[in-house]
Amino acid sequence: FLEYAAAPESASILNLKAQYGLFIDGEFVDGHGDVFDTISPATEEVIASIAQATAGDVDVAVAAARRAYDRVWSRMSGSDRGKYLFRIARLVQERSRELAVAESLDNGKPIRETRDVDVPLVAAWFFYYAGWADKLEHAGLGPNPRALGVAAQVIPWNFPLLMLAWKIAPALAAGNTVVIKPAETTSLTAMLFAEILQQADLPAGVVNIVTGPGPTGQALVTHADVNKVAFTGSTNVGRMIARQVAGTQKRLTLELGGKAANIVFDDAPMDQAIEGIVNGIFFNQGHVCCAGSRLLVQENVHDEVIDRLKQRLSTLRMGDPLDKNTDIGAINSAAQLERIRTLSDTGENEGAERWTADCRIPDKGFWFAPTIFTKVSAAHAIAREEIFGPVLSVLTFRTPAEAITKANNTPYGLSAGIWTEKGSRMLALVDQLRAGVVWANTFNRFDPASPFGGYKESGYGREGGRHGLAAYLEASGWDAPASLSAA
Ligand code: TXE
Repeated sequence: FLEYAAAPESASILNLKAQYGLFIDGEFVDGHGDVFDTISPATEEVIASIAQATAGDVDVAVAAARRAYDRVWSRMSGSDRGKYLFRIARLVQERSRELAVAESLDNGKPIRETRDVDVPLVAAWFFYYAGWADKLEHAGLGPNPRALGVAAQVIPWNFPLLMLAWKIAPALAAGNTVVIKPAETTSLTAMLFAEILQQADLPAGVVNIVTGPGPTGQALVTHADVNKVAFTGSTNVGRMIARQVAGTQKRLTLELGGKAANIVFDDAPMDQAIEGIVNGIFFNQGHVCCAGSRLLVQENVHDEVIDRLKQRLSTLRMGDPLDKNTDIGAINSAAQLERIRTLSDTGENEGAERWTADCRIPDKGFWFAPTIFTKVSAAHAIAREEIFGPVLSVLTFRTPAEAITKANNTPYGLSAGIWTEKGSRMLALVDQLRAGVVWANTFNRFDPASPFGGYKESGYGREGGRHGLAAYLEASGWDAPASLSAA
C-alpha cells in the first residue's frame, strides 16, 4: 500500500466546493448552525467554509446512525460489510493524489508525508479491517459476535484523514454505525471522504460526519443514544469526556497525549539513530501524540549526537506544504503555534539551552523552525509537558537503569524508542518501559495490524489489530483462546 504512482501536483487538481455541509444519512445537508472558514495554515487563505453542527444536528445524525444500525448494518453479513470496506479502500487509492493535496493544504503538513504516509495508511487501514469483517466468528467469540451499536467518535487535527480511518474502519468491520466529528481546523478531507462513501454506495446513515468545534463534540459524546465513545485528543478533554461518560452504559476508549522518550545508547547504529531522532520529533512538525519529544542520550555520546543532529536539521527545508521538496510544513493553527512558543520560551527561562535551525520563515502563515533544547533537567516544563511541535528536549543518562527511570518519569505512557545494537539489552529494557508502543532501532512506524494505545495519562484501549476490533464488540472473550494470542 505504501507506494505512490506519481507526485501530486498543486492545489489546482482539487475541485473543491465553496461550502461544505454536514454528512448525515448519506447526504450533504446544511445543518442549523453557523458556518466557519477552514484556512490554509501556510498562507492563512480561506479554502472553504464548513457547517457547524448544532446539538439538534447531532441528534439527527445519531438517529440516522441508529436507524442504519437497526435496519441495515446489523443485519448484513460480515462478508458484505467487508465488500464496502474494500471498496472504500480502493476509492481512497484512486483519489489519493487529490486527498494528499487537500490534506496538505488544510493541515499544513508536507505533501511528501500525506502522499507517502497518511493517505497510503488510510487505504491500508480499510484494507486490513475489510479482511476482518467476515472472520470475526473465527476469533473464538461464537458464531455471531455482536457489535456495540452506534459509535460516537471525536478526532484531532494532526492526522485528519488517518484518524478518521483508525476510527471508522474497525467500527464498521465489527458491525457498528458511526457519527464522527473531525477537528474544527481540519474538516476538509473528511468532506472529501464523505464523497467517497457516496461513491462506494455505503448504505445511508452507516457513517455520519458532523463538523464543528468542541461543543459539537460534547453534544455527540454525551448523546444518550450512543453506545460507544472513542476519542483522540488532549488529555484535558479526554478527562472531561471520561467524567461525562462515567455512570452511563457507554464504552469508552481514549487516546491522549504523550511525552515519549527516545533512548540512544553509545552502541546505537548511529546513522540510523540520527534519522530516527529527526523522524521521531520533526515528522509532521512534531504534531504527533507518540512523537519522540524527549531524547535520552547516553552521556559519552551526547556531544557527537547533538552535533550530528544540528548538521542534519540544517539540511531540512521548511516551507510550502505542496512543494514535494519540503520537509517541515506549517504549524496547524495560530493557537497551536502560540502553545509551542509559550512552552519553548518557558524552557529558555527555566535555563535550558536553545538552538534553532536557520530556516527562512515565510511572511504569512504559522511557522516554527526545528528547535533543540539541551541542558534540560527532569524538572523543566519542556521535559514534562507535551509541546506538540518541532521541539526536542535533550536529557542525558549514564546507565541503562537511569535511562529507564528517566524514561518512565512522566505522567504519559504512549510510546518510547530504544537504539542499541545489543539485543539482550534491548529485550530487557523493552519490558521495563511503561509505554503502549516501544520501537526498537526505529521510530514512528505504523501498521494496521499492530495495537496502538497508551498507559497512564495517555489513555486506555487499543486501536489497530484485533484489539482495535475488540473495542467495538460486545464479546469479552476475545483474548481467551491461546491460539489467537498473536495479532
Ligand atoms: O485538542 P482538543 P487541541 C494535545 C496537544 C495539543 C493539545 C491541544 O498537546 O497541543 O492537545 O490541542 C474536540 N467534548 N493533543 O486543543 O481540544 C475538538 O473539537 C468533545 C494531542 O486541538 O482535545 C477536536 O475535534 N470533544 C492529541 C478534538 O476534541 C471536544 C491530538 C481534539 O481537540 C471537546 C490533539 C469536548 N468538550 C491534541 N473539546 C493526540 N493524542 O494526538 C474539544 N473537542
